[in-house]
Amino acid sequence: PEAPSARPGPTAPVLPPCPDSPPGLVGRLLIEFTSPMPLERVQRENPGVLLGGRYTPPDCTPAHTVAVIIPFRHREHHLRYWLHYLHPILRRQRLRYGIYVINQHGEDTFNRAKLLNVGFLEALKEDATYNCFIFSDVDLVPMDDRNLYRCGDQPRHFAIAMDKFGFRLPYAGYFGGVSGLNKSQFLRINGFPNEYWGWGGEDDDIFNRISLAGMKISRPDVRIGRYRMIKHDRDKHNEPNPQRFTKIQNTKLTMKRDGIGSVRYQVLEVSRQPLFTNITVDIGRPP
Ligand code: UD2
Ligand code: MN
Repeated sequence: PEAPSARPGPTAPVLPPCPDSPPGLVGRLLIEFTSPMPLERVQRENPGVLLGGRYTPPDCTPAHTVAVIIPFRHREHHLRYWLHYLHPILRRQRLRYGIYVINQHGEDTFNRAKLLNVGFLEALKEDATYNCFIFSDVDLVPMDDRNLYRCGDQPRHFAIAMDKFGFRLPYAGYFGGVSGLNKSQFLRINGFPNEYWGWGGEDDDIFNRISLAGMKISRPDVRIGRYRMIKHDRDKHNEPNPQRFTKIQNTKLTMKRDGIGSVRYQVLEVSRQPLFTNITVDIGRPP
């Protein structure tokens, strides 16, 4: 007898669209970072996640295809907590998604926003159907799964109430931590700046770009947009950037020439791990 064909034919069942409000959410979550989190355990907990940290709901056709982009260097212990908490949340949110860890090669000054630009381009090379890009610090875990990791008609700021800021927005124009833009929103602002080396300012520059492009930030309810940040000291080679105060005054002039259209880098390795795709990249060093 002939083996049943796995190819989708006219008789293959078409899955119904995933509901706009995912039914399996649990709401407020208990998040803690005390007990160690072995990667083997996180892998065991997430058997449905495919190589490279890809996931597609088995029971419905998702409305959102999301690339989660994480700027990274030397934070393996944070990444294990992040994967442990986020995979189940994203699964419950019924997204099609992939996790991309953009690992800065070498020990030169860190550049978060440039890594995020790399993540946008490299995720699209992996899968041209990504239409939503969520940029997340490796040390930020949402405390409520109703904070939906998806894009909308305006750029989205997710991490609005962090424990380290007393669960409040630190200032009205704050756009740090976790944010999301769809492809056309991202391209409309020429992506993110490549010229912020070291800590600080790049998130304010992104906020400026969004405002200058005539868009408005969308945010969840303050009771839902709560986050825990894993406590940490300032990393080596990510000292506060002394140029940040003057640079954020000049976004209007710099955003046209500095952004996704001008980013230069070299991918050194793409490695598909069970729970994420690691992309190690040489992004150069400050001039
Ligand atoms: C704040 C913002 C962050 C960014 C930063 C200024 C919050 C919660 N986050 O983070 O979005 O605007 O200020 O640049 O307010 N990283 C590494 N290795 C390093 C250095 C940084 O992986 O050596 C990554 C990692 O994903 C980290 C992120 O960059 O979470 C931001 O760096 P941070 O956590 O040291 O800075 P923080 O907490 O002040
Ligand atoms: Mn942090």
